[in-house]
Parts: sequence; C-alpha cells; structure tokens
Amino acid sequence: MKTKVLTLLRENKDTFLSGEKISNELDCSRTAVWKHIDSLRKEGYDIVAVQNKGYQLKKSGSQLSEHDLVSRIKENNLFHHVVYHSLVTSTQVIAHQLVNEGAREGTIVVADEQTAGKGRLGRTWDSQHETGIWMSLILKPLVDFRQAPQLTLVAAVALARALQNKSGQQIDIKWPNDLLVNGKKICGILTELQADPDRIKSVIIGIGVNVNHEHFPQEITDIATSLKKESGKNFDRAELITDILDEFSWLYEAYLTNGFSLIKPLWEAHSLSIGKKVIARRAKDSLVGIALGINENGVLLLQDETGHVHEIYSADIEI
Ligand code: BT5
Repeated sequence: MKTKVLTLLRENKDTFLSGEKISNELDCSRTAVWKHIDSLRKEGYDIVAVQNKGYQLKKSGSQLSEHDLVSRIKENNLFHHVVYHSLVTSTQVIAHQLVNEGAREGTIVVADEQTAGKGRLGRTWDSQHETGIWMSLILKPLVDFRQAPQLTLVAAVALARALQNKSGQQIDIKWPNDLLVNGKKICGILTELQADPDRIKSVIIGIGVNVNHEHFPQEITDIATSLKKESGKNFDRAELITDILDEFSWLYEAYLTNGFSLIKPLWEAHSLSIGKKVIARRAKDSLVGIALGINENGVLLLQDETGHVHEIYSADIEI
C-alpha cells in the first residue's frame, strides 16, 4: 500500500492529489492514506499538504528501499520485483537463492552494503555502506549458454549509457566487464549462470557502481574511482538505479529480438581497447597484441605480432 501511495504521488508530482482521490484509487480509508504519508515523511520524503488541495511530493528520501525503487520503475519495464536488504554477504548469493526458490525474470536484489562482495575468479568487490550501487539482476533468456557472455556486454552498454547521461563523464568500457572513467574503474560486472546441460536456467548479472565514495581502501585507491570523485557531486542512487534498469530493459529486449548486431556498435562506441596494444592475461598464459574489436559473439579478437588473430573468451586486459 505504501508503494502504491508513493507511486501515485510520483506520477502526479506536478500537481496536488487529494486524500480522497488517493483513498478512492487505492480503495482504503483516508486515515490509512495519512498513515502512509506520515511514515514516508519519517523516512525523509518531503510531502507537502495544502488544505483543500491535497498532497504533493516535493523531494524523495535518500534511503534505498523496495517501495521507493518500485514506485520509480516504469510500468513496461522488464524489472518488476525488488528485493532490498541493508546488509548482505553478496547480492549474487541472495539472487541465486531466490532463483532456487522460483524467482521470476525481472527480479532485482539491491543492498546498501556487502560484507563479501564478489568479483570474478574468486576476487572480492569492495562494497562500502550506502556509497554505491550493489545489485543483481535475475534474467531467464531463451538463448544458448554460449551466448551468455554477450549479456555482460549488453549490461556494460546499459551502464555506460546511463552513467554517462547522468554524470556527463566519459565512460569507457574495458572488455569484458570493466567501466572506467579517466582510466580508473568505476563499475564492475559479474555474470553468473545457472544452467542445465541443454539450457540456461538463469543468468544473474551482478553490478557494482562506485557512486558517492570519497575514499577507497588502500589496495585499490590507485585503480578505483567514483562518480563523486570524478565530478565533485553526490548522486541519488535510486535515480541512477532506475536509469540503469531503463537502459538495460530496452537493450535486453532489442538483443533478444534482433540479436547482438544492434549491441555491437553501441559497445564499440564506448570501447577503450579497440586498435590499442593490450596484454590479455588468461588463466594459463598471457598474449600481447592489438585488440581488433569484438566479433558477433562478443568474443575479443586480438592480433599478435605474427598477424595471427586469437579469439579471447575470458581474460583480464591490460592496456
Ligand atoms: C568485477 O570483478 O569487476 C565484478 C564486480 C561485481 C560486483 C557486483 S556488486 C553486486 C554484485 N554482488 C556481488 O557480490 N558482486 C556483484 P573483477 O573484474 O574480478 O574485479 C575485481 C577487482 O577489482 C578486485 O580484485 C580489485 O582489484 C578491484 N576492486 C574491488 N573493489 C572495487 C571497487 N569497489 N571499485 C573498483 N575496483 C574494485
């Protein structure tokens, strides 16, 4: 009910909405409406009340919550269900549990802090309290599991577009899963699969964005940055999450309908490595060469000094 009150206020934020209208729309008493308004105010929402006119939402609270995020998500968006926790080990772990319990595509898990945020290959992701966006998206695409890495690139494009639009900063993508500003990492993506032998059960895309950090732990202070460090401004995390979900939603639909060909040029527009000499560090060896770009499967093409073109499926890239 609180979500519905907030959604109505948000949809009508340029006008006043009478208590009577809200109670009619939601089929509840005016006292119930008032209680929800009062509770939202206690959470920091600035809701003005004018006699004979009604209520108007002037400003949202700054805390993440299920009702806040759901009230912001547009009706036709892929993401419809939000699971919020203030503290978790990892949103990926929660998302895996939810999939095992039958969670549908379009569920997202968001946390204010992670105690054991996961990077790739057993690495850790620093996820400080209320500074960043730590979230996992649950997807169930009907695609071959060999295509799953393409979804990391779809997410990278969605993130680059959303963060660049909001911050005005140039966001670069470093294949496969890093987003950089001025050469420092601002966002990482972790794509995990649950698969049967013949089909994908679910794809869980973990997204970590450094938003309002002023400092990082010493181990990563030289390689990490945040939107705040780059622009000097604080950003509203809920607003950013909504922008990311909007971008991801349409790109994902376009990808499922038309394939990777639409995503590829958008990815290339943000790519940092194309045409540059890079080192690709793989589990067992390293390759040096010119990054030619990605192919139709999202695989990185690297030309070594003999002219041979290698297909790189998984690696850390050093530019
Ligand atoms: C990644 O791994 O970049 C994937 C990160 C995904 C994090 C999200 S948060 C929500 C969801 N839930 C999770 O538990 N995880 C996902 P990788 O490419 O392996 O990069 C990890 C490396 O980045 C670390 O070894 C550090 O060097 C560096 N690093 C750690 N925390 C960082 C941060 N906050 N910002 C920038 N770099 C960081």
